[in-house]
Amino acid sequence: MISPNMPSRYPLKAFFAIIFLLLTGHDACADDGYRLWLRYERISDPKMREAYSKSFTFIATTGSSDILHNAAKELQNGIAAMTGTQVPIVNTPAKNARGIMLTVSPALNAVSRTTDGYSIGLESGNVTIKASQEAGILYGSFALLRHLQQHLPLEKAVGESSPKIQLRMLNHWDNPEGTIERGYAGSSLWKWYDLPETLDPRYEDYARANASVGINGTVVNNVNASARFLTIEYLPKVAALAGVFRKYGIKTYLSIHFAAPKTLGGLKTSDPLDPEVRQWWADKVKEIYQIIPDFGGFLVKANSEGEPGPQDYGRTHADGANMLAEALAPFNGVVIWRAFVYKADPTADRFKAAHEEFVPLDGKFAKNVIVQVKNGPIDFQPREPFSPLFGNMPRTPLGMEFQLTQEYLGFATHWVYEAPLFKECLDSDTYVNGKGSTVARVIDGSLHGYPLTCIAGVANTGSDRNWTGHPMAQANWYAFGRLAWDHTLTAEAIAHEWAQLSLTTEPKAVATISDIMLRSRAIYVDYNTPLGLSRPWTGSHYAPEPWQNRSSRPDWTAIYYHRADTVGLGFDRTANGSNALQQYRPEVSRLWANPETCPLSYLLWFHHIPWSQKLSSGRSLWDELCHKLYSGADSVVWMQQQWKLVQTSVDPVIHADVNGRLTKQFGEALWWRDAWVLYLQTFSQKPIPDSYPKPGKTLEEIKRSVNSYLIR
Ligand code: BDP
Repeated sequence: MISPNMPSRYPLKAFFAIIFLLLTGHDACADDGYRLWLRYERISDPKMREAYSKSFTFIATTGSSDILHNAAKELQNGIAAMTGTQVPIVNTPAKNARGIMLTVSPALNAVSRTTDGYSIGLESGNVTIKASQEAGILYGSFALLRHLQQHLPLEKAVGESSPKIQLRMLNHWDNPEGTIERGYAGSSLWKWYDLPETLDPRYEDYARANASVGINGTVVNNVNASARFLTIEYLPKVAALAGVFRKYGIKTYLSIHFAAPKTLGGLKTSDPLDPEVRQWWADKVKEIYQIIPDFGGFLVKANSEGEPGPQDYGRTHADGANMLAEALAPFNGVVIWRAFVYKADPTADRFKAAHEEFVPLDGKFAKNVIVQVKNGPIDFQPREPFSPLFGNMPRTPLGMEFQLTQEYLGFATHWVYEAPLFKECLDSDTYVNGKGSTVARVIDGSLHGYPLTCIAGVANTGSDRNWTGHPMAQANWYAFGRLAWDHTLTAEAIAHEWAQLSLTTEPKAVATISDIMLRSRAIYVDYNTPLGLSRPWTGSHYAPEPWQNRSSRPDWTAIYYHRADTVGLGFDRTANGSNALQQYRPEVSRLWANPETCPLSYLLWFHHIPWSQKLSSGRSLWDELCHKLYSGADSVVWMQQQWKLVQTSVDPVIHADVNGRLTKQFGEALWWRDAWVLYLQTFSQKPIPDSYPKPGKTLEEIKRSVNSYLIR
């Protein structure tokens, strides 16, 4: 269980924090971020404490299942911490007492299109939480606690809520030896060597945190999957985790290695149409369900970046997915088949690859298959247009894959609140069924009536005490969960909510923090990949390398993406170039194909623009680039200044931690700015406008500083 007294991982910081507390009289206690948004801080207003205490004299639950027990326990712990009153959990409350009633009632199915919905009511002086499934009670309980943590009147908690998407999942890219691919918060949370005998209490806190935002599925291993996870050595370990997660309404899934029949089963082939291979999978699935009866299913990366797949045998993605679907169907398991594919074709445009491979397969997948699509066509870039697949597969359930871990967003150093990125994609109009056919409506199934709906976030969690490395990155986990539940929430509302739950309830400080959060992604894009630039990294995915021009394949160089030359900059994806724009509906492509109407934020994704061309901003391309890069880097100073303003409202340990990271972020923003400006200047031959300071280093010096990031 989360204990507020857990020893801090930052002893020195904690020491200074205590000195700070003594000097300033600050009443926050040193916080290591472990409690996330479930801090349940004591309410300082005695009147409010008393009002809440009077309203909650019991928590009544009729069932005795683990999920109901956990819901009641969470309410009990939360209320005790916030009000100081220990509320008993009972089966039948005393007459005339006021309290919280948790009721599972099948009649409530109508609450929800999915089955996880809940309603909160006020009836005869009691707060009622009702749901048709036990998980709904858990979600309703967390919703009530969220409400109390924001010190809102009870009447305002009344209402119904149900998730718009059925499968709301985290995808962990965790490896059997405990490392995490693209993980920046320590090592894996799963202690494979200790499992299944020893259960780290942290597994339960992980499950609580997920359940509190409605996440109901987790894929525990990397998509670049080791077949080891399917062995009799590892399955009991996975089962032990599943046993913890189940008590919080979370199903466990595995990423699989498509060639497992060969590598693990000793078969001659892994051809999905081979009867022996099909039997192998059927047997393996049966074995899994024997030890994990509510196992969720498989996530598959196939024929992508060297992973094996059905195409190795001349079969299609649908052949591969359907074989697994057949094995899982008797157990209601699902196959989540990823659409992240691109071939090593030197003449192709990687942007077009997923669409080319998957659109011809629309309607050919089995009923229990979901095709999981990354939000953009390339790969989790700081800003991408939405993937054209979302507008072109009406007969195949498409799931969304967002990346919470900041692979291209400055790892755990740069403060980037991702909800605006998620929303930008979800709110994009595909026009597949006319105006209003947003990506959100595609993936929530309301547009095409998909029988299965899914949204996944590549997790940013790890063994770091504060879970996510950067304390502010917790907000990305939180925001993902909240949007997975309800994609109509605004990035702003979620930022406010998260800051209140996680940092402070002081309104001015909440406003300041939310403001930084809401601008942070745009600021990062400005100094990192402005105007629709992409992939200026190759090896590190961190340090600037726009000059990188050597690799075994062209689409693994940086110059492939930005295409800088003496004429201009950007990738021509109009009919004169790769014509990737044709993959969008005409309403979208018409707008984006014309550089005059293409939003500046996507300009260089689709156009090769001459250096001197005037843009809609009134500046030339070169001047606009300088403007973005310089103002982006300067804005980090603004972030620092704003963060200083909340010093007395936020826990000192967390404040100091973020402060340090912002200092580093500023240095690196200058690094990015100068790298881009000096490198692109070798093509544009234009001066940096006089109003901006000149870079302090030469291009060669910057290149040398980047090299150290590439040493292995
Ligand atoms: C890329 C990552 C790589 C992943 C791949 C994927 O660099 O580590 O394996 O995506 O999504 O972004 O499969």
